[in-house]
Amino acid sequence: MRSAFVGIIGRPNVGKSTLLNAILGEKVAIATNKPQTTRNTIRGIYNGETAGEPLQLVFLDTPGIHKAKHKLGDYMTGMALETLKEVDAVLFLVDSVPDKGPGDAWIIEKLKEVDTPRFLVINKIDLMEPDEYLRTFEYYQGLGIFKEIYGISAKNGVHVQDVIDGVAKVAPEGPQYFPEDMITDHPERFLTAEIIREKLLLYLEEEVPHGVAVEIESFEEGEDITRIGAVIYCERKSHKSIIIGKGGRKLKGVGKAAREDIEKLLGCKVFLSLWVKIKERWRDDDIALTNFGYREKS
Ligand SMILES: Nc1nc2c(ncn2[C@@H]2O[C@H](COP(=O)(O)OP(=O)(O)OP(=O)(O)O)[C@@H](O)[C@H]2O)c(=O)[nH]1
Ligand SMILES: [Mg+2]
Repeated sequence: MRSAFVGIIGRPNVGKSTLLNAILGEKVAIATNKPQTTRNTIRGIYNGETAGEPLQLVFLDTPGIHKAKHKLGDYMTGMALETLKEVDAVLFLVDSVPDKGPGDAWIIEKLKEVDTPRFLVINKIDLMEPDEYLRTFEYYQGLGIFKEIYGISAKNGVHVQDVIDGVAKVAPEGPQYFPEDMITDHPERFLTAEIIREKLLLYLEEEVPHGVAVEIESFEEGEDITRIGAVIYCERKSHKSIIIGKGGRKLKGVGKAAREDIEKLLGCKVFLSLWVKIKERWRDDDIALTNFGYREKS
């Protein structure tokens, strides 16, 4: 048996969570067009075969690495970098040459410090002109630290299998870490809160979604319906009215879209109640960060 932990790291919005979902063929990580969507490391378990041997790869989708403006951001970037030290292989995901500021350069410095096998994955090739792809490829090849370089489209599932096969080659002999039918080890409550947050990100504009957190208050599995109560926290009164919308329309839309996805996740009917509360500056509040699951309990 071969098995490995594989970290997926990169700047916000390059498609890390989309790649994880494409690898698993199932949605375990929320993915949106807003940067800083992922806040916790999301584990997804891939079972397959390599050279006639059973294979288990545990992929860790991490928050996008960025210059943090508050404690939540510190936690997110810290977690992503922490992953580098814990894994057997690293996928560094990019969607262009690093010309958008110091971000990628900084990550590259961190990558140079580890001796774990590193793979470069150039994502969103469906949006790239051939010469842009070539420039990106040559730039990263020139660094001389990557074992392989792949060009993929996570969204369209193009060349995703090549990445899996490449990583499988460096997977050491190891145990089966998780049961074969397990796709993620996150509890249903966590996934439910994430689905609600995804719909908020999709329905809200600009600065509002980044200040939003979701807490599941109740989760009661009945015989033919699961009743879920969730609180949406935001940072300002004005944000609360935006989330609720005229005549409660926005919140209703979020609730309906979330309920449909949660029903798919749980495989049963769901009754979902949502409340909106204000918690000012929670992203810098240690207790709130712990309660919302963005900090280890000490
Ligand atoms: N055109 C195109 N879009 C993609 C591709 N992969 C991902 N996207 C889009 O890029 C956006 C960001 O995707 P995510 O998977 O949320 O990115 P992420 O790196 O996890 O972002 P953070 O969690 O914020 O760090 C979404 O709108 C995706 O649909 C791709 O191969 N092609
Ligand atoms: Mg993500």
